[in-house]
Amino acid sequence: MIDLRSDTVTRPTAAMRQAMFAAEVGDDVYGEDPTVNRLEAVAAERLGKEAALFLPSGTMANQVAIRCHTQPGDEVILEAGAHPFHYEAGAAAMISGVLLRLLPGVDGALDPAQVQAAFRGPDVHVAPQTLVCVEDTSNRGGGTPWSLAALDQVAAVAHAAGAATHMDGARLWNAVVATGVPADRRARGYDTVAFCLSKGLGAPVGSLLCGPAALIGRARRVRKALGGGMRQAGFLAAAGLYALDHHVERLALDHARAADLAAGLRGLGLAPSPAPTNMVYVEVEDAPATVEALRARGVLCNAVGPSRLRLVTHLDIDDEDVAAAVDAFRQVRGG
Ligand code: TLP
Repeated sequence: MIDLRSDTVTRPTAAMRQAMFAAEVGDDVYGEDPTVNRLEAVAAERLGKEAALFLPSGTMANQVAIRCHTQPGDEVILEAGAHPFHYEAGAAAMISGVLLRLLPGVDGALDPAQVQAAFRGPDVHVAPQTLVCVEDTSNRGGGTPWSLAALDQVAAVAHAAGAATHMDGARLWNAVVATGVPADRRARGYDTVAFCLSKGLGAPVGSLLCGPAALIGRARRVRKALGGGMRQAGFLAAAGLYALDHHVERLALDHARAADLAAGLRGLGLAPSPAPTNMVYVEVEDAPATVEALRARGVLCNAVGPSRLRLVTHLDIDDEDVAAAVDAFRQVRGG
């Protein structure tokens, strides 16, 4: 099967498994896992933040951040396609008791003036607007990296209004490779940044939440409360350290393959999204039926709407897989 459903489906490479096997471990709830401690230090350093916390998932990293930045009854401002609204099972309401205020974006990015206009000032009628979240790259925005100017300006507008800022950088490394702008620079205006090891970087599990030491200390307690305190997690952290050392630059290959896939689909008369990183979205007449027809031809992808498909390239997809996927589309379209 050629699995283009997500970059979450990768399995650890042989070299990554070796690194996991050799990991030195301890009980991380006691803070005694040397490999987790090293991963947290490396993550904080690369993001230009004081501290970092290793968590089981991107969802937990976002939710711990929201919990640490807000009080129940607060309002969180995000773009309308944001992951915490679409795909985190209502957790922001369940765990933090916050309102999510969705603003329409372009390719997943918000206009700073629009964020400015969303702040309604101190008024007894208004929920305290204490957090603005951005997603870089934007998943439902086509895998598009934000412009640096928009990242900086949205952060500045939020801070001027007294709100904190959080970046969901699940695919931050894709944005870094696609734009050439370093991670710590993209993240500069953001109080906290979450990034995933288990997507394009190809690790089996894990995300890092990076930010000020005092907040990360509180985040450690929230992680424990949510059942995310792991014990000999160094086996997983070792995969993450390996991924940060060996799997960042190669994301350019995934991006080139997504562009090839989009070009192939264009050649069949379809109108795919531009694929600036590792995602291709394409409109078809009947998305669920197309998913089934492609599956029958050995290609997996996700329907993300009645007529919209998402295809994602990653570590386990090579050039032949891309060519075979285009061919499967050709067959399904009766070409
Ligand atoms: N996204 C998954 C699904 O949940 C949709 C995927 O296949 O793309 N932020 C962003 C922007 C994400 O895309 C994801 C995962 C997460 C956070 C959550 O990460 P996990 O899956 O580790 O909880």
